[in-house]
Amino acid sequence: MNKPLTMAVAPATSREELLRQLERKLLWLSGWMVHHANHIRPNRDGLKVGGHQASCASCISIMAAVYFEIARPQDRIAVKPHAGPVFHAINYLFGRQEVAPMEGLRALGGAQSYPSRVKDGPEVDFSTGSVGLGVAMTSFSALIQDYVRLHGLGRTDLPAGRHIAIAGDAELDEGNIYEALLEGWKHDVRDVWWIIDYNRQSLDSVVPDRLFGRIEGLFRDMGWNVVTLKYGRKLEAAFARAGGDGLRRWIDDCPNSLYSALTFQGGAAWRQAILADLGRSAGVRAIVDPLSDDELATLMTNLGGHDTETMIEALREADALGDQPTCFIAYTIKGMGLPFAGHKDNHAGLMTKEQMGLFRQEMRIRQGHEWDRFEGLAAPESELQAFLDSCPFAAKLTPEGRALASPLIAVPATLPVPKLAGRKMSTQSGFGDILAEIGRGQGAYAELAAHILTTSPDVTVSTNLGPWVNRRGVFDRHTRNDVFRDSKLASAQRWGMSPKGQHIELGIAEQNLFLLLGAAGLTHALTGARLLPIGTVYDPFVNRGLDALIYACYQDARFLLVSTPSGLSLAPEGGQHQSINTPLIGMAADRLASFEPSHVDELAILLRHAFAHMQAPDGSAVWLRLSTRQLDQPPREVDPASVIAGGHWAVPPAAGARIAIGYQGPVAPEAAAAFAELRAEEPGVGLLAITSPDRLHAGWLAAMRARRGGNRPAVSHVERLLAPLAPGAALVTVLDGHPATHAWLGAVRGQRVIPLGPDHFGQSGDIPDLYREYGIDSDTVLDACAQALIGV
Ligand SMILES: Cc1ncc(C[n+]2csc(CCOP(=O)(O)OP(=O)(O)O)c2C)c(N)n1
Ligand SMILES: [Mg+2]
Repeated sequence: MNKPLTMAVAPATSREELLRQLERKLLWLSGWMVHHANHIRPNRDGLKVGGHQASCASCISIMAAVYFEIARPQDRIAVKPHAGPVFHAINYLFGRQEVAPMEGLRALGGAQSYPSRVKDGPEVDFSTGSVGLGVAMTSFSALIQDYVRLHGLGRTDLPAGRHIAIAGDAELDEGNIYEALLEGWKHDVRDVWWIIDYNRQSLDSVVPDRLFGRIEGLFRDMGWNVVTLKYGRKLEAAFARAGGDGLRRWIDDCPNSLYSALTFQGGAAWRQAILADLGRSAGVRAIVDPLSDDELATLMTNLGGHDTETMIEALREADALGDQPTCFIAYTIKGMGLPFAGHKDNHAGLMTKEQMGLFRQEMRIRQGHEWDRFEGLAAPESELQAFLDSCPFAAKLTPEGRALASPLIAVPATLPVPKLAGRKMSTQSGFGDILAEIGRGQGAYAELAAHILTTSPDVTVSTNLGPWVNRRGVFDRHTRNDVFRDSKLASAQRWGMSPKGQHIELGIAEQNLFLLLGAAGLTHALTGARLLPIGTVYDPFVNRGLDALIYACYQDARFLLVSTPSGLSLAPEGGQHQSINTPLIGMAADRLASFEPSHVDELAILLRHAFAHMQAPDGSAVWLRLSTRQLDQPPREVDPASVIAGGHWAVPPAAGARIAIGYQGPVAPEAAAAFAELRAEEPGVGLLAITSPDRLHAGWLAAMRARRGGNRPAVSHVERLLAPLAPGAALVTVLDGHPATHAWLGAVRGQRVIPLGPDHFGQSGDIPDLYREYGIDSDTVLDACAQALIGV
């Protein structure tokens, strides 16, 4: 039977129109989220909550094109920090975010101001915040994806993903971007897209006009495809009309700052400016005159990055070209669609209550329905929902979601320790020997060896990774022979490169090291393969990559940092090479357990611990600060638990001892010599080996917190260690690092500390001279003991 003709079927809304409506929704929700945090939620401290409505508005169409059309579940995406609310709104529309966290934007437990893997949950692929780092991270995560797949690890049953950064244009001012570009080129990185929200504004100002010509060339030089999306379809259509050429030239030549100002002023200002220059062109008049002020403003702000169809088309085209890294320069207007669009001061600008009221009307949002998913949209809910369900990105990557599960790597009970008895050895060479031995990949070490990935910024050989690399090879997507070896030229390093290699050799830029460690330290969640990444670097140059190191830890990446040589062990190199502050960084950096062993038996315990701790749910990244100073290796048994907890008595004190000497790292012999002399007069003196001020301090804080919380018996390792000493006993401590590292020990039990360690920039020299110069030689230790005992 035919359907009765009278039953009218509403024509389905076009996909383009649905997309446009959902974009409106993103604009509303992101604006409202920030407004709610600032104006609706009670403010208890008088501080501005903040948020970036203009930064969000700028990239709505870019994000809509990516998330609603182009991205596939396997893609990994870094969203520019200030577009956090747009990201949350997208997830909300996909049913992956709740209202409560959005209502709590920037409040404790609410959605984070900038997307955070740890705090916002598994929908976030990469945390962002410190500009530039999230962008560069995608290049390293793409490299690591290749590494994992070429080694046949992880979820090879899932398709490989693209690594996409949605970047602010000011992010390209950060030097780390260019370091990453160079490194990416060397490694022939594929499957990376950087989509730049080119609103030509940063925080303070409008950026210079000619800059992007330069930047475009730079990308091309690095082998990237560059796609510039300057104008949208409306403007392109106008340009195609008679006289349109002149209009195009006029906009092309319009300085960024003038364009921004006219955008802010609106249609009448546009008309005046255009006609002042082009009023005599009949073609231009034919384009401009019939338009109302609003229509003219809409036309003149129809940039590529605000035209979703243009965006989608460009992304599709690049997709079809394959895996070449591609940079999209999408022209946008900061604050597009909001009252402060284009204003140079809009970065942290917030809509006033009045402006929000008008915006609400424009968006057709009823009071009390601000968070309703489809409120104010013209299309029927069923169509909007069907659209969202049809987005490729709406599919689940795996039943468990975006964060993949990955099996643990078995860590043998002990590591293969070189013969120590009667030998002099440094912790650095001990590290190299143990790793090389694991690198044989035999027996119990086979699985461990297969999952270790090493990397170093041009200090592989000088940090003793050479023997490991000789055994496991250098990673490269293409097999490349070792020319020296093939030509039978003698060299201790055999560096054939292949897709099976397990060492990634980096150029010298330390931020790249930490970004790579960050990416490799997330593989368990991003690829389903657990890697045990180890990066070596000279200790002083940890500072050079510090922001990227903190960034990696902030994402809870799991890796082992080995920094060596350290302190005055770099004595002949002189001044700036002598790291002083790194032990303090180790104490203060969150999600990074830091250690400095003196002897190789301690190192072996800590290295084993690192492999386990990097995999533990409540674990973290690990840092070992090592030295090239060779020390006699004592024949002894040490308690692994104490070494891991941060310290053990090399010689226990007598009960009620008046004094003890504590040491950390390669100054053990100086402490031991002073100890031997002091013992003649103070038989009860103890000698404390401090393997981790960081763990001791963290344990102490945790125990105090627990006791405050009612757990009265809670006691920390350092409290137990120091308990045998008399209440007013003195501790003379020494390390090759800033003395503040130990100064706090006196607070644990009300004892007195005389902390020794360099606190000035170094000189060059040999160890006897420099230890004396900086007061960490045995004479100074003894003097400090005398001072402690006589109470000066
Ligand atoms: C390393 C770093 N320096 C400074 C800041 C403070 N800051 C946040 S956003 C911003 C400007 C960002 O401009 P852009 O990347 O162009 O973003 P958009 O215009 O899209 O907001 C600055 C300076 C930061 N987050 N990170
Ligand atoms: Mg900008």
